[in-house]
Amino acid sequence: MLSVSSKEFLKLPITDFIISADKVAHVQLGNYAEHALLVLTKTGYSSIPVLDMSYRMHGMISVQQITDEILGLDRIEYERLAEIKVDSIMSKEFVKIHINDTFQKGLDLLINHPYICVVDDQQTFLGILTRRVVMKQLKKHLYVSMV
Ligand code: 2BA
Repeated sequence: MLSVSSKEFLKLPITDFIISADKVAHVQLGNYAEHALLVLTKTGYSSIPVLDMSYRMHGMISVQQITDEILGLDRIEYERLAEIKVDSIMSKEFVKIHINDTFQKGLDLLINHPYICVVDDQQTFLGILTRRVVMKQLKKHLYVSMV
């Protein structure tokens, strides 16, 4: 059972738990798949946000979407990486959360998504809320409520 203090904790805004935009690996609208694959491979993340020059969120791009796109009948067509823009293969439907939303809302969304993009009233990208950060916070509060 969660203690009362933990219930209060669930009502806290996510503000203190996000990874800020400047630390989030991302690509820009108009970038080629080759660049996106480079960023994804170098950082080790399986999916990253696609932003525009004003830091507005437009989608998410994953290694799988890129490899699916260049999969030919009997070989991987690497040469196409320099022709395909991320805009045409990224997922345009994604879940986002407002910076003032609660930890509880983040927790609910993270059941089905490894990370959630955080936006403000102007829909500007502020960072991400990840499963790892949320799990770490939950673990802390569970242990506190057990003693
Ligand atoms: P994935 O890339 O599928 O990573 C799944 C989990 O594997 C991560 O969970 C983390 O625990 C670990 N991991 C993967 N690559 C890592 C790395 N380079 N350094 C440290 N740990 C790594 P979470 O940390 O909860 O992240 C969930 C998802 O959020 C990641 O899924 C990735 O898509 C995204 N993500 C996390 N941090 C990011 C960042 N700084 N920039 C861009 N995307 C990020």
